[in-house]
Amino acid sequence: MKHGISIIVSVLLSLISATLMSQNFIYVNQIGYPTTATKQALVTNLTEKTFFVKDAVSHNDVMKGTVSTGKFWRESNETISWADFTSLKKPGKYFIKIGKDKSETFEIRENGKIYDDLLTATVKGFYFWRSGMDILPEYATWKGINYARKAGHIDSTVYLHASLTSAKRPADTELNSHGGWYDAGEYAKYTTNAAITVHTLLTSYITEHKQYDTLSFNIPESNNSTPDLLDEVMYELRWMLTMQDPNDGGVYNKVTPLKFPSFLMPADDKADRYMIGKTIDCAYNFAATMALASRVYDGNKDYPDFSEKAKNAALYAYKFASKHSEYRPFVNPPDCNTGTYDSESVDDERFWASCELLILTGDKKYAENINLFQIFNVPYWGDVATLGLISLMLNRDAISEALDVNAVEKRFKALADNLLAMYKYQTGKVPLREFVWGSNGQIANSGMILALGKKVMKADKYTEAAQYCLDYILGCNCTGYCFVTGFGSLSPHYIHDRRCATDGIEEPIPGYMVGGPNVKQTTDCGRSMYPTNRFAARAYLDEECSYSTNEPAINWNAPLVFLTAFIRGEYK
Ligand code: 9MR
Repeated sequence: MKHGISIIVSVLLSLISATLMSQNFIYVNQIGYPTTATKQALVTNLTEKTFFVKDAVSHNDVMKGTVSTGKFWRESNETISWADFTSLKKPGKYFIKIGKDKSETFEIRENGKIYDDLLTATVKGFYFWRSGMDILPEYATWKGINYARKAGHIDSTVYLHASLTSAKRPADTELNSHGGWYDAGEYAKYTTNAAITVHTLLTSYITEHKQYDTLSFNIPESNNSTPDLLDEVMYELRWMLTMQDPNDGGVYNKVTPLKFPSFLMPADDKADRYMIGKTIDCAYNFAATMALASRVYDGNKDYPDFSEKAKNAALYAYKFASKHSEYRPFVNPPDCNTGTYDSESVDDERFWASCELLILTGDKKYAENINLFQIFNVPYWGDVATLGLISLMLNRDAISEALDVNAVEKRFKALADNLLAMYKYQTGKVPLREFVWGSNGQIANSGMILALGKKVMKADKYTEAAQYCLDYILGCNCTGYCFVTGFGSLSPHYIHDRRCATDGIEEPIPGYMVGGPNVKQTTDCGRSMYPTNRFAARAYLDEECSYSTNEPAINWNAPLVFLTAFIRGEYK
């Protein structure tokens, strides 16, 4: 009998796989495309060459085309082709059909407004990340669902960890570290990750202020005269200031409990929290971000003292870091298991802080630590030099006496061109070297570099590749997921996020981009749970246990905000 069942099962399985084998998988940007944008669909397992774009309501054909010749992509273990329907410019709702197979429905809309909701939700995600305050219903309702919650982690009393004991601050010294955003799907606050996130958002403001100056994100500060994005970032900046030790200018790495909390709502997590770590990469990260913030909030009437305070804090932290020539990456004390953000080298942090302080103060001494003869990479928390390069690019006039502006431009162009070449010539088109932890964040950061290429060098050639980065995130990828909660027809539902898992609300908080495919770490749910744990581009799992692929984090949402605002602004 048992044998009979296994035969039936194996016949069924081969029928299913035969069906899958003859099925085209057609992946699109599930939100859609502005009328004049490049529009493409990713097709895997191609069996027929002709594609039709059909009106979603009438099912009439509106366009017929031929898909590109299939090429094998090692990263997904599939044969990949592209259906280009850029010439379709008529606003409407459509789907693509090849043989019997259909894509998800998508929209073509007149201009960048197609991404209005996405921009609002991705910025609003930061409000939902605020620690230490009630999240109020009047700001927390999205599409009829109310995500309000009680404050947790007030952090007006956190304890200095015993590993940091000094004469002026003995172990267990009580410190106030109120405010700031949670880092991710857990409730800790880390300086390193805060710094890159804030820098990305402020740079988005600088380059797209014409948009942000008139946008309201409905947050508690919406009625003041400061653009909402800057109000939201201020919630983090004020907390960051609490991370500096007033006795020496050094900056603590994190405020966390000793162990990651179990799945409970913020207000129910009562574990003691500690100030842990004080490494010089943090001091430089902090100095860089505070220096940029000092420029951005200079003259701001709602935060009149902030610019000066931020400048002094930046100078103090830089001085602290400069005094310590020997660098040792952060290591958790034995009694703690929370995140580390342990940067391998401090050269990139020093470079970044030096760029920002040169721009802020005009003091040429900072140029001594700015080596332009190095390779710049897509930024992430562990490699931040490019953040400095971006600021140099945006302030070429101000630095022209201290640095070789030509070299700055050359380095930036080399990076943007490299990403453009990856988009053009790699089978999978995605400008990414490796599907690492947070691959979606890396792709959004690549999109940010390409966007800056267009903005700063006025070169149109980068826009198409930046658009594809957004298309990828919104569904035009080999998993078929639109990776932002609440958007598209198939999006992450069971994200690794303590609030979403325990708030009793079916739908996750909207506007969160999850980390995405990551082939290296599959032990969180167990290897066998992953649909494929060998093929990087598909190594994604929409399950709560999958912190390595399905957790949102502030440093990934920030470049998505950047990219979305850029694309929205490109199509007037
Ligand atoms: O984004 C981080 C990734 O680059 C690291 O490989 C990973 C493991 O160290 O940690 C990621 O950051 C996590 C942090 O350590 C703790 N909060 C959640 C972050 C996102 O998963």
